[in-house]
Amino acid sequence: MSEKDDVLDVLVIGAGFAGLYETYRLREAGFRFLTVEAGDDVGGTWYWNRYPGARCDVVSMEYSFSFDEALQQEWEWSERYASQPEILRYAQHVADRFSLREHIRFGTRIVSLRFDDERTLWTAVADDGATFTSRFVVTAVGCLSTPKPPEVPGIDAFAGPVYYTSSWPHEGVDLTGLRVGLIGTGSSGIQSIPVIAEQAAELTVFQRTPAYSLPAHNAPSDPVAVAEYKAHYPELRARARETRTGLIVKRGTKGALEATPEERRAAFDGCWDLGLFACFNASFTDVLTNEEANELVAEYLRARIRELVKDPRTAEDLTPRTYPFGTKRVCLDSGYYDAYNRDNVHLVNLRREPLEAVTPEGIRTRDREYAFDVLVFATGFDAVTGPLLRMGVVGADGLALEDAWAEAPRTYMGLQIAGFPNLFTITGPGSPSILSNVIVAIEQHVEWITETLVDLRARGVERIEADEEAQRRWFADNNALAEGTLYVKADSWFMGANVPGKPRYFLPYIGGFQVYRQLCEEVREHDYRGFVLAS
Ligand code: NA7
Repeated sequence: MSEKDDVLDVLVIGAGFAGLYETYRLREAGFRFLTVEAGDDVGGTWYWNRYPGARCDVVSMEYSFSFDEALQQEWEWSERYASQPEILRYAQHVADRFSLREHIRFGTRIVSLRFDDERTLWTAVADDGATFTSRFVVTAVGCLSTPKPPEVPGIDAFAGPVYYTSSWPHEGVDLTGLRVGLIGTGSSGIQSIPVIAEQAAELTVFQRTPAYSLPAHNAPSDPVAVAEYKAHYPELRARARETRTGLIVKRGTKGALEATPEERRAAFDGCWDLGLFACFNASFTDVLTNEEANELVAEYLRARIRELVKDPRTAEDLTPRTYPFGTKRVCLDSGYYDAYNRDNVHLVNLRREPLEAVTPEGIRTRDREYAFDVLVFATGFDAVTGPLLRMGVVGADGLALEDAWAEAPRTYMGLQIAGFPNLFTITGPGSPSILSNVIVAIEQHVEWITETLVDLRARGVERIEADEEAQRRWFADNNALAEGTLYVKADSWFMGANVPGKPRYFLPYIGGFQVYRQLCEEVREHDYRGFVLAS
């Protein structure tokens, strides 16, 4: 076999939603390609995050693929917000329905990815030593797939089991009758707390920063609403692609400060009753740009917490006051605040009594020792850049990705990184990704990247690389837009601020999904403006 026979056209890394769809599109386009996946099955985020209560917080009729009409007509979601097992079954169904598994090598984590300038080829090495050589690489590694180290001293000293929501044991964990200590109150903590509370003898939650959480009003799927969706699916999907967030949500047309108190109350009550995480953000035009307007939403939600949580001190501890509403990812819950009304659930405010260490028996704060049988960490992710950085990526001229991004995670349109030719990054930093309905963002990226590969193949172009200056402008423009919002005021994972030492920049594209999609079309119409092509 000659070297040429061994060389792939495209290597896809990851078989979550992005990798599955990319696999489908490359097969349809007739490329010689392979998809590799670290897990033993498809599903990505929904393969790993199996903690109790894990579920989607975008309605499932919208958090699903739109690329195949028969698929979207035949699949039945059992609930408004599907649970993790059901979403995983959906990913498995997509893999089987389109015969995608035969193109995927499972149990294959890429640990080195190097570009050979002379041959214009990437070589990927997996943790089992397998090597793959490819002209192009498309990363489909997800945005919230690299757990952040919990940064709590002494975890190894704990005598009992330690679980991470981000890699929950596949066989499940029986917490019945146990004393559980849980650290972290982002989405993962907030979803798991009410479920764990029902099993555990005692659940003690260690909270550093309270989240803004809204009731999901999850329920079994409403057959009338589903029939309505399915009757109009193509139009509704097209409508979602014309929005800022890829989500169908009613947008207010005036500022909260221009509205009367009655109008505000009606809008906020409507959002509370609706259970859509993006509703409050969209209720008035100035919620994410004007501190005074934002404070109106925040005060409304603080009052709701006081209504829901019986003990006033616990209610106050659960009340966010240190960052604007919506600037950390808003959570959707099912019985979160009510869980604190149970006698077996306790809240420790780490701002008042800082966590000092994990001990063999449990957790020591500045004020006291807590004894546990089990610890659960729901401490989040090295978002967006983490999954790319951990692959040991080295581009042209020996440039390591960690050096290229040492100062800032610059990309061109979140699609490519200057100095890393022929490497495409689905939902990469600088693209709408997790600021939008991520499946909508994934579909748009996969389609743009695959169509680009088809076009380059037809033209005999073997190399495409982001132009340094175009990248510099893209990054600067996005950050200037972010500076005009309240997002920059929070120590969020959107800002890279949850990981010590990570450069503090707004990670997703903030100009709106519909604007971004249009820009991608224009780039292609202008012969890949901002990219450098070579044969
Ligand atoms: P998040 O949203 O990043 O939440 C992590 C939580 O863990 C958050 O409350 C953190 O507090 C807390 N945390 C992290 N490190 C520590 C330490 N060392 N001590 C105490 N508390 C800590 O991650 P999730 O997994 O919940 O959700 C991720 C996304 O998945 C979510 O936004 C949805 O899009 C789906 P902090 O706020 O940093 O003070």
